[in-house]
Formats: sequence, C-alpha cells, structure tokens
Amino acid sequence: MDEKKKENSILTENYKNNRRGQSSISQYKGGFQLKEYRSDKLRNVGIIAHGGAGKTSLTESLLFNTGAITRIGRIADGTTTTDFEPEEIKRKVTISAALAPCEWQEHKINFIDTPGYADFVGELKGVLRAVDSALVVLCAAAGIEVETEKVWKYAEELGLPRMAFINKMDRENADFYAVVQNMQERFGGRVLPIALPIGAEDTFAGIVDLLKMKAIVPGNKVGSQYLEKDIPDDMIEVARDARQKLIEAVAEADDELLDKYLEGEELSDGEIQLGLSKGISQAKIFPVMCGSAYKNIGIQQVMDAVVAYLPSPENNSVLGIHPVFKELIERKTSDPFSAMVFKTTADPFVGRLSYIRVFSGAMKPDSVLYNASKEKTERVGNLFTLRGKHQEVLTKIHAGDIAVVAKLQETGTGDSLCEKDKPIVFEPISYPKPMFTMCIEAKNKGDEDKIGNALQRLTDEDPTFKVRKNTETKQLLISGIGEVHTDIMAERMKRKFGVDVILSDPKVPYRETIRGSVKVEGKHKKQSGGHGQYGHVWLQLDPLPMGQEFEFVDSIFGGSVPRQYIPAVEKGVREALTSGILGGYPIVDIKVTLYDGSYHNVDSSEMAFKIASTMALRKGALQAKPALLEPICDVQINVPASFMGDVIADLNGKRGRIQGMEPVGEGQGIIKAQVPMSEMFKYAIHLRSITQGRGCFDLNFSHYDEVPQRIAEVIISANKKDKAEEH
Ligand SMILES: Nc1nc2c(ncn2[C@@H]2O[C@H](COP(=O)(O)OP(=O)(O)OP(=O)(O)O)[C@@H](O)[C@H]2O)c(=O)[nH]1
Ligand SMILES: [Mg+2]
Repeated sequence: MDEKKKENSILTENYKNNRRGQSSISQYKGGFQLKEYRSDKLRNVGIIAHGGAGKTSLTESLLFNTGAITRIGRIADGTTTTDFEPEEIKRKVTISAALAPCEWQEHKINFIDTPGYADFVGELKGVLRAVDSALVVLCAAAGIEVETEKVWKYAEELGLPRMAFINKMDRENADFYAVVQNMQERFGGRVLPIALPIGAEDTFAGIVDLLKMKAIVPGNKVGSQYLEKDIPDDMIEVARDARQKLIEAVAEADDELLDKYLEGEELSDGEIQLGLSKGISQAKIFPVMCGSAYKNIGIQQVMDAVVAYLPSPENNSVLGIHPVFKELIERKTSDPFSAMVFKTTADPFVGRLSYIRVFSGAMKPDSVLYNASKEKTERVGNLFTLRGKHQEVLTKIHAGDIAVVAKLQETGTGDSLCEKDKPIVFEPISYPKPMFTMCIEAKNKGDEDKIGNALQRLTDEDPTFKVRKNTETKQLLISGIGEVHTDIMAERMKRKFGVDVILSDPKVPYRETIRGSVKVEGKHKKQSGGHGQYGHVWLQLDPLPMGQEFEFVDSIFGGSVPRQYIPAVEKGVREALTSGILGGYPIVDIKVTLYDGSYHNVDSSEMAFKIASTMALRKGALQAKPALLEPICDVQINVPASFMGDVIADLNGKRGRIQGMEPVGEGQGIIKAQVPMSEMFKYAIHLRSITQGRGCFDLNFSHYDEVPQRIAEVIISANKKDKAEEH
C-alpha cells in the first residue's frame, strides 16, 4: 500500500468509528494544516494552574487567535477543543492533558492543556517532562492558590522557564497588582509584569504592552485583529515605572547589557528582547501578562511572547543512561533519534495511543524503533498529532517536536524510544503513589472477565491508577489519588469498555488469634450401619509470637493416632484456621500440637480425622481467649508546620500513635505515626480537607495488632450482620 492510501485507510477507519460515536479521536476537519517545522521553529508549552484558573479557556482562545480553530468553544457548553472527553464535559473540569498545536509567526507551538485538579496530577507530571517551558495561569481574583504553588514547584524542580498569565481580569474582585505582589513575595522578585491591565472587572478593556509601550485592545468584533493604541494618559506613569523595573532585571541577566545600563546608556528594544529571552530561558526572570480568556483580551501578547521569549528545543540537551553499560549519555537535538512517551490513552477502537516527545534526531512514519526501557522493537505506522480529539497526519517530525502514534505493542508511559544500536534510557517520570482505595465489582454477573481487561487498559493509561487483588478479603481493589479519580475510572470503564461497575469501601483484612493455651478434644464418630466414621484427636493450642503465623507439631507416641492419618489432622487444622470463630477471619500466630487421640480399625479414615481436627480447633479457639487483629500502617505525613496540630489531633481521633515529628525544609514538617489501616482508606480526602490540599502522605503496612475490645465487638457484630444479609 502506498503512503497516501495507508494514511487514508487509517483516517477512514477512525472516521467511521467516530461516526459511531465510539472512538475518542476524529479526523481533522479544520481549515489549516500544520507543516514540517525545524527544531528552532518549535515551542512546547505546558499550560499549568490551580483548577478552574482558566487553562482550558485560555487554550481555546490561543487556538482561535492563531487560526487553528474558527470558533471559541465554551466550558459551559462543553464545546472546548481540549476538554472533549464525556467525563470532562459532564464535570466541566479537565481530567486528561490534551495537545493543542497551532502555528504563530511561522512557529509551531505545541500547547498542552493540563488538569488543575489534584486528583489528576499524574497527567501533569508526564506533560512537564515533554515541554520546554510552562505558562502558569492565575485567576486575577483568587491569586495564588494551593495548586498554583505546587505546579510552580514542579516546574521549578525541572528547571522549566515559566511565564504567568493573570486571567479573569474581567471578573469581580480582579486585582492584577495584588496578585503580582503576592507572586513576588512567594516566588521572588524576578516575577515581573510585561503587561498591565487597562481597567478591571466590568471595565477591563485591554492591556498595556510594556515592551511596545502601546495599549493593545480588541478589535470591534470578537475574533477581529487586536488594535494598537496609545497608552491611556492616566497609565503612562505606572507603565514607565513598570518598564523601568523590567529593564533593570533584563540588564542583570546579561553582563554586557548590565555594563551598558550602569553606564547610563539606553538599551535598545532588540537588546531588551534579547536580555529578556535569556533571563526567561534560564528561569531567572518570570514575565507576567494579563487578560481574559473568556473575553479574548490580552491573548495575542501571549502568543507573541511564547515565540519571542520562550526557548525552542533547538539547543536542548538531555541526559540518559546507556541500558547496558550504565554510563551517562548526553543527547543534543542533532544526535541520533531518542524520545520519550509522556502519555498513553486507550481508545476502544484505535487501540493504544502513545504521545511521544522527540528529544533528538527525527522521526518518520513507517519506521522501526527500539524501546530501550523494555528492550523491545516497535513498529510505527502513521505519525500524527492531535488537537483535542482531532487528528492531523504528520509526515516527519524533527527533534523537539511532539507526535502521537497508534498501536505500539509493548510501550507504556515513561518508556524511552531510540535507535537500537544507539540505546538510551531517560529517567522515569516521577508519579505520586495512589493512596485512595476502593473495592470494585461488576454490576452484572458475567462481566467479571471484562473487568480485568478494562482495568488493565486503564492502568496502561494512568500510572497513578493501580489494581490489586486482596487474597485475604478476596476483593479486587483499585487505588487512585482521590475519590474523584476512582469515580472517573469507573465511568470510563462503562463508556470505553462497556462494563458497569460498583465501587464500595474495601474490607479490612482482619485476622484472629488466641491469647491463651488450651487442651481440646475433637471426636467425629458415626456408626449408623455399614461402614462408619471414626476420628478422635486431642490438640493443644498455644499462642505464637506475632508474625509467626502457624506451627503444627506432631507429638504422638505409641500410635494413638496412626501415622497415615496425621497429614489429615494437619489439613483439618489448616482448614479451620482459614475462617476463625470471631468473624470468619483467618487465625494466625498459633501453635497446634497433636498429642493424643484414638482410632477404629474399620471406621477410621482420613476424612474422619480431618473433620475431628477441624471441630477440635474451632472449639479450642473459642476457649483460648480469642482476639481480633487489625493491620497497622506506618504513616508519614508531610505538611506545612501550621497544620501539624490539626493533623495530629485528627490522627489521635483515628487511634493513631504519633511516633515522631521533625521539621523539613522551610515551614514544613513530617509527622510519623502508626495508624490502623481501617482508618486510612479515605485519608487522602481527610488530609486534603484538613490541610487545604497542602499535605501529602506515604503509607506502608507495618504489622498486625490487637483491636481494642470495645471496637472489636462493633466489628464482629457488623460482620455478623453483613453475613446474615448475604445469605
Ligand atoms: N469571567 C471569566 N471567566 C473565565 C475566564 N476564563 C475562564 N473562565 C471561566 O472559569 C471556569 C473555569 O475555566 P476553565 O477554562 O475550565 O479552567 P481550567 O483551568 O481549565 O480548569 P481545570 O481544567 O478544571 O483545572 C469556566 O467556567 C470558565 O468559563 C475569564 O477570563 N473570565
Ligand atoms: Mg481545564
């Protein structure tokens, strides 16, 4: 099949699927087509923020003003390009990161709209590894919010250049200057406006561009060109002051410019631009712009600034490891092909879609790649990009660009791709551990098999989503970052894979043990005509130290229980241990000694001894001071110092034992505690509400411990009630 036909056949396939309303991607039908772009003509910009700051709306405006789309979609109408998933439209929040490529001044800008809600931080983490800079959006009324600080920090950790856009200037209580001041206090003095708002709230009319020293206001019609006008008289002074501060900072970014500046010479516009882009690229200056995504004001300056000041990937170099020799390798754009998968989606029809950031070399359709992380060869068919859900085929992409490919067999998110004889593995993406756990079951009998497959595909998509089976409670458990996350996974299972599921609280894997020693008899005797049954044992039950599980001792002398029946005795005991007498939980930390018994020449059998032993054990366990055990977790909580008191009080209420506290970093503290697992399933939500989202925690199973009597009684009676209802 020649190239064109192949492209067409994939497109037609996708288009057909889309008509059926099943596939999540569709053929590109916009008016403008992307071309081939060299590395220096590329920009990869992650749009990041606290939830609801206006990232998706800003992305929409940017796409519109660059001509990539012809109408501005609205969040309220569910018509934006990048919030296209049904779960996103329903909730009016972004859940998945989405590509939004467009062209401006002959440059291709790959904007990536990310979710702001904390549950979907995994998406953001992947994106930050694929971009060269970040556009941080803030709400002009709310200012710095919890996730603003977090996303700023994530970008900082990766050394990403950042620009800020103070959005919603048209909103009530919009206060540009207050937000800037707040940012300077939190993020340092190098946060500097390159634009000032003209008016605010209802009267917000445009911006003053501090580089052009012009007012930029929208044209008369929505979507018409922006107009350049003179700065309003009452703003000339503030604009001059702000420009002066900017120039000072710019001069400091470059020695030559600094000399010139200190000698009292004026810097030319070209020099200011040069210094500014240098300062921004080195993450030393963070320019601030403003506008309204909703009213489409101040957007063009963002596009101009992205092209003028944000770095292209051209001079990038990335470090990786040789998978065999383990030596450090540096890859520049001109080096052999290397790339990383930063996101994967599972489309029920097209299959797996892998989002790839190319670090070095070029990538062509119909090629063979090597996955150095998995040591597997992969075939690539078409290369395309997505704008929201619309796909556009690409013929070749250069180092620094982003592409999507379908149907890679072995490759998952975070994997490194390269040439087989020039292998390199990049550092994996760091994801938070999922801490919120729910039990998942199929709503309809017979769907159990489908669940497994659907969950497998969903874990493929989302590295912060995990599935495991608890062998003790026999429950299938899913874990995510928070409740919304697991709810959305359940919705996706239905939409993408047609499986209806129910989520419920997981059962705690309680256990039982004994605290005393007893001697107990078990006799199973039936002699009602014909071949009877006869088994008779004497067992001694003793508690074992914690964690020793089970020990069986045969101390029969003189053959009171014949040799051949002893394995059956042990089997009977083991069977009885699987379901204890308090709540049917496994009995552990117990030593069972078989020390006496009797047999019948004709009627004794393995079965009879097994039954007798089970009976003996159950009876004995009741007499040997049975106790309920619960799993205890080691918890480590990282919170701002001001929340430590509240967090500790809450842990005390959860029967937690505080083991220590220590300060870490500025104003942060770590609390170490041991807390029963039963209290921790929903801790992700509790901690978020106690600390306004500023805390995080890690949790690991530590050991089993006895449940206090009063609580044990409640658990046992609730368990009995549940069992009665089940029958
Ligand atoms: N008044 C006003 N409202 C805006 C503006 N930009 C966005 N909004 C509204 O703010 C709400 C949130 O906007 P989104 O674009 O979804 O924000 P987001 O940052 O993408 O949110 P998440 O993806 O959920 O993190 C929507 O109702 C928008 O219509 C703006 O400039 N002015
Ligand atoms: Mg959004």
